[in-house]
Amino acid sequence: HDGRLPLRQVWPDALVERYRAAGYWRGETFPGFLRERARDCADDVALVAGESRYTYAELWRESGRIGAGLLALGLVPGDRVLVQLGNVAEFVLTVCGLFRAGLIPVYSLPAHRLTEIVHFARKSEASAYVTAERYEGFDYRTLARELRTEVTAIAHVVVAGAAEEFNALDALGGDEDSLPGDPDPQSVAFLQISGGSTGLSKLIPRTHDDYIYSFRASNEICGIDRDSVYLVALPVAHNFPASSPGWLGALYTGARVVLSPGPSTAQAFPLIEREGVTSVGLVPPLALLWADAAASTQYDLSSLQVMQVGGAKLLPEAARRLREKLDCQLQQVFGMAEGLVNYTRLDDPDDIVLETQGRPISADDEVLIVDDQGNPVPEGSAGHLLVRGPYTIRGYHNDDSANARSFTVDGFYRTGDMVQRLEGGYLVVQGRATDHINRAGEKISAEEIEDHLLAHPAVFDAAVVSIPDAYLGERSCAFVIARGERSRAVELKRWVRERGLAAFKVPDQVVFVDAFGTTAVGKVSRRELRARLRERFLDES
Ligand code: J2J
Repeated sequence: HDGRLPLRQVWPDALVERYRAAGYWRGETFPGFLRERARDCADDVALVAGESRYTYAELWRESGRIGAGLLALGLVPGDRVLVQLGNVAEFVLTVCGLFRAGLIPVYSLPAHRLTEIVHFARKSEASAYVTAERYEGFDYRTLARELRTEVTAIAHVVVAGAAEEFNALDALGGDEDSLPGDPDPQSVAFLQISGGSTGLSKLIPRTHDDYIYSFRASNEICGIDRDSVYLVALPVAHNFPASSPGWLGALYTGARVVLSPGPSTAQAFPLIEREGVTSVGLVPPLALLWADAAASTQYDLSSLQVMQVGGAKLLPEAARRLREKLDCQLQQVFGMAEGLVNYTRLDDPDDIVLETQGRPISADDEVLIVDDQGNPVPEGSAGHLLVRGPYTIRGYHNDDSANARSFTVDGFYRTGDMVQRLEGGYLVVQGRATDHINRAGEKISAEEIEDHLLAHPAVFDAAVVSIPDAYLGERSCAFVIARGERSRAVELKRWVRERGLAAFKVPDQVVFVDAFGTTAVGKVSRRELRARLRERFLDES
């Protein structure tokens, strides 16, 4: 298709009518609300990162400069721009600049390496790459050079910091009159990346209408208003800190966004005291660490009103521990970049907050819980979670085979999660039907890592499974059958890293086995094989 046409997600007309009539889709756009905030909240602080601080008026100006500068390079509205920046002001300025220029950000994480970046660039048909000189010790200009060699369609590279042969983000500039008018609210605003349960990550197209609805409604549920101070402690490009309600929800209401360079208490606690942070979203292992550290910290954390925990299952026992140690409210969040987000409500009774993962944002989130054959399970039983609604995608970007697998003919998204529904629509996550490892909130596809291991000459077969881990929740374990002489575990780990993958995807553990021990007659699915290996491992340890 022509890259210049606005990308769209297609909901059936009847649903479009319904979502509009219900007031979910209001025709708002990203540039539209940023302009309004620049007017109503001009001198309020919008963004804090390190020692830099931007008011709403400054955010508007800087994003306009960057947007116009990108168009001046030759980019055209509708073009995709791959963004790889950490928790720095430039991330927010750049993404807002792209919105204003009608360019489509494609998010990636600082942890991603060449293989992943090349995949995102190709899949999105990106024309440009915005990155940092370096972040956490890694030089992204090297990655940019390798990317340009592999994907020649990347016509422009923009670098925050010393740009060398590339364009410096600081030096971008152009005529603000070149910025286009506000986009169609039903067009795609950006591409988010999926957890990737089968193979490589898929790209998730989110529209202005649907995404703005999700964070506007989240603000309401999470108590975010103009006086709030929202701390981003997880990677800023993640969907959770972006939209539940996240930095975008905070900017939407004129609140203050504070970026922490990392999630450690040493990095975050001083910021909570200095900025008077009121809300933060964390994954379970971090929440537990924070609660322990809060007991003996010298920092004043009394401004904190809500700690949200999500991205992976918070066990009831851990939730109780948090509740005892924290002086603020606990909120469970069960969401996904594809759409559906569930929250426990701030006025829910204790047993709901401790034992469930909340209920959907919207009365129009249609949740189905079905058995393996696709038939609804009796109320209260566990089954596969399917969902359709005003902020859940109807298909991945440019991926027919994933779409055939992941969506029903009626447009329900198959989440891959197994849940139980309680009275009032509260969901309890029981596990999942797909083979990925949820490593402290980072999702890793077993299949993707197995493919890389199989490429090693000394590997005959490999199966990657999740193993319970006291700190991470889950860790990855690769069971490997050697071909000829066994290589060492460290060698296989290095192999995976050197294939150009994010460090979090390197197997935490490698176990050599002589056989996968399948005595059953007939063909055993990979999925069943992984399940058996996991059981065997747990029995033996
Ligand atoms: C169990 N599993 C959970 C939870 C996510 C808000 C919060 C999280 C995400 C996210 C997000 C879980 N208990 N509380 O996008 O807006 C697992 C499920 C789910 C998958 C989605 C948001 N919260 N999960 O984590 O796209 O398996 O989004 O399908 O990264 O994380 O992962 P992701």
